[in-house]
Amino acid sequence: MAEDIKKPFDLSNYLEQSKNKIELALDESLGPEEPEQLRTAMRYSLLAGGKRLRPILCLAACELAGGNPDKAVPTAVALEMIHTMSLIHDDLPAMDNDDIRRGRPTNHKVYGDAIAILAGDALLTRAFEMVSIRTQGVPADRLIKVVGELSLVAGAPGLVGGQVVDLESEGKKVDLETLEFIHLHKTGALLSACVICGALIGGAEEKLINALKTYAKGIGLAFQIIDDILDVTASSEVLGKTAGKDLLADKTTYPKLLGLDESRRRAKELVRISKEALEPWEESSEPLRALADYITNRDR
Ligand code: GRG
Repeated sequence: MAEDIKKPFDLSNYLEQSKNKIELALDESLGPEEPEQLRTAMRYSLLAGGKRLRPILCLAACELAGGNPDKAVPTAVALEMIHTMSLIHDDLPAMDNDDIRRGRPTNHKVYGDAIAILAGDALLTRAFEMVSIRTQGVPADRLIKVVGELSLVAGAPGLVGGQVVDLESEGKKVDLETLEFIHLHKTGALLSACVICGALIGGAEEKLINALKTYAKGIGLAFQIIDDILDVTASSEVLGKTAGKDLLADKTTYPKLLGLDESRRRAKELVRISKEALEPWEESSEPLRALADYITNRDR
């Protein structure tokens, strides 16, 4: 009798399938917004591509918790909306003042500052609508917890707080502790919300939620370390955004504080810790563990 040979987990197939599902849901999530200019500006940034890492993490965590990932799709869309909103606002002249994002001119370059701000605002509020009004078949107590997570991540305890400390740090010498604060809030908090929200929808028990918090903290920081490395090693064409920006703006980054080799070593170690936290869940955590590796091996 032929022995059952376990096939290795196919990440690229997993990414492609999840991405297709998400692209479709993103496309259906907008409209009929009025007036047309607002709808066009919202769609311009939300449907501009991107790795879709955040919604993929959300669906994978829902499945790990034993839930049906389809039920988490509106929440996954909500998380990508919050992410896109933060990119639109981050690119504004009053913030990072950038001209390219996801390989095309930034939202404000096309629609002007006022519409870009409002498109971001509308995406942020639509995110809450996706969870509270457009989700079907998920118990209300789970959805309330998800709404709570989104409120925390979008506000002062998350993205906004991280952005303010980042702005305050411009042109100043920043120590590792402050750098970590900025990244845990600007980047890590949303990545963490993705896995926590997915797991909540799937009905995760507390032990899994705690393990996912450890997992997310590691991948959040590792993601940002790699982002800092790519800023100096990759081209604008590959990244789809302006490369070398940190150096130009004299920003403190991991490579600047620790050097490239030590930064890479740290990212790898953080990913090891992340994956270790999910080991008790063996096969069912394979997608999340493979995604952790993808975060450090990515080239864009
Ligand atoms: C107005 C509520 C509110 C918040 C905005 C502007 C801001 C506060 C926060 C900035 C957050 C920010 C832009 C962090 C950077 C995160 C980051 C590393 C983005 C790049 O993510 P990728 O590589 O991009 O996943 P794609 O395009 O692939 O999705």
